[in-house]
Amino acid sequence: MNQDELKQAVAKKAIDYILPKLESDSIVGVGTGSTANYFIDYLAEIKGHFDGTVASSEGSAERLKQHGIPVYDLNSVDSVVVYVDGADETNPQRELIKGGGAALTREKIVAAVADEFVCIADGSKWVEILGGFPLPVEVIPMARAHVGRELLKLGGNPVYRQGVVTDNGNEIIDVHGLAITDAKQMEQDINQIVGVVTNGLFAARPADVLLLGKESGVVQI
Ligand code: ABF
Repeated sequence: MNQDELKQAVAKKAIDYILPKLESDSIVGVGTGSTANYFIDYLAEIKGHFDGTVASSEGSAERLKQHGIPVYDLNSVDSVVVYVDGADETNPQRELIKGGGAALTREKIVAAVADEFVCIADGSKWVEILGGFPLPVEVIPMARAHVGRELLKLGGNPVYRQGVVTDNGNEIIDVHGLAITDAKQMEQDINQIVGVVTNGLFAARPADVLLLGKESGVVQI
């Protein structure tokens, strides 16, 4: 199987995983990216089994609506039964780096609200130590240079992601060269920098379940 087929396999497996948990009034949290897009397409096939969704990006909201799946404002729902999203890296503790698609802040918000966070990833995302994938940090535009200097002090090499504006009107700095051995601490340290909206480490709230696509099949971790 190629990487795309592995993404499809984990997206399909996520449907099997969530289906027994859904009730007619359930709200499903939906992530962003190519793996999440496959999930959205499969979700359309079971759209009679839940009420609607909240989306972690404008792009995903648009795709959901094209399938005729209701998309709610997060402020108008009481709970989110499950959030399904991809990742850029995952370690064995299900701590993640996310944000390659620049949707990290909304992703972190939906993950925080959800009763359960299911991460779907092809095997290429599996690492022992996070940081090979540059860590995305969403920043308030006027603080970009300040945040960059502070990230240097933490041992990273910050690179401004040119031409990208997030759904929240902010900018992204990608931090290269970090070997993240204590993801919870690093997540906290970066979020303390004034001007940071959030960073792409999901360690304080890791995934509860990881569906990892391997050649031998989808493994649940
Ligand atoms: C989102 O999609 C992001 O947090 C992550 O950056 C990306 C993963 O991309 P893909 O599914 O396209 O590999 O979940």
